[in-house]
Amino acid sequence: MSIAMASNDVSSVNRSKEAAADFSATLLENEMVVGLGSGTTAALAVAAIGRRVQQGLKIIGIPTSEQTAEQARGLGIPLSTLGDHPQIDIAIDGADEVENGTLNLIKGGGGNLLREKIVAVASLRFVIIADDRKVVDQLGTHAAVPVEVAQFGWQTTAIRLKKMGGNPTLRLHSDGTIFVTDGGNYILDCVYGPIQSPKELQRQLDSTVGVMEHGLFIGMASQVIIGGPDGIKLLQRKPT
Ligand code: A5P
Repeated sequence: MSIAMASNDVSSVNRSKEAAADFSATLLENEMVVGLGSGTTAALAVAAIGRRVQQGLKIIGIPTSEQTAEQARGLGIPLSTLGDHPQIDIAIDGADEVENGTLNLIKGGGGNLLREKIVAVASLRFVIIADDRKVVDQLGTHAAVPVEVAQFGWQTTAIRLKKMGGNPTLRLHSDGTIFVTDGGNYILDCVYGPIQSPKELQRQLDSTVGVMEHGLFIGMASQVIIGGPDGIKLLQRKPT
C-alpha cells in the first residue's frame, strides 16, 4: 500500500469518527451530567463538547479516565465525581466492536473498561460513537476481549481464563513494561474469535475470581452513532 493511500485511509477514518463525535455533542442540553468516555473517538466527542461549553452550554462531566479528565479540564469542561453526582443523564463513549442488531459491545481497547462500565451503568442513556469499521455481525470477529484482572496472582487468573478458551495475553506497553490501568490492575487480552453467546461468556467472566471487570458490554448501549464516508447512521437494537 502506498503511503499516500494509507494516510488517506487514516484521514477518512478520522472524518468518520469526527462525524459521529460531533453529532453526539448535539445531544447535550443545559444542566446535564455527562459521562465522558475514553479512547480516540471519545476524545473527539470531548473536543466537540468543549466547543459547546465555550459557547455557553452548562454541563458537568464525569470522566472515565485520567487522560479524559486532563483533556476536559484543558477545555474548561467542569468536572465532578460519581460521589457528588451518582446519576448521569447521558454518557458518550467509543467501542472496539458493535454487534449489529443487538448493539452489544466490546470495549476496553484503550484499557479503561472498569471506569467506563461503572459510568455506563450509572447513566440513563449510554450513547456509543464509532466509525463504520467497528460494526460486526458477531462480537469477537476482530477484537480481543480485554479482561481487567487484579495484579495479585494474575498468572493463576490467566490459567483459568485460558481453560475458558480465551488464549489470554498480558497487555504490555511498546517498551515491554506491563500496562497498568487507572485502577491499578493488569489487562489480559483474550482472543475468542466470533463469540456464539456473549451472555454466557459474560456470565463466566463475571464469576471468575481475580477478574475485576471485562470488556463485554451486553445490553447497555441505548443508542449507537456510526460515522462513515456518507455521514452518520443511527443503529437500532432489533427486537429479540
Ligand atoms: C477505551 O478503553 C475503550 O473502551 C475505547 O472506548 C475503545 O477502545 C474505542 O477506542 P477508539 O475510539 O480509540 O477506537
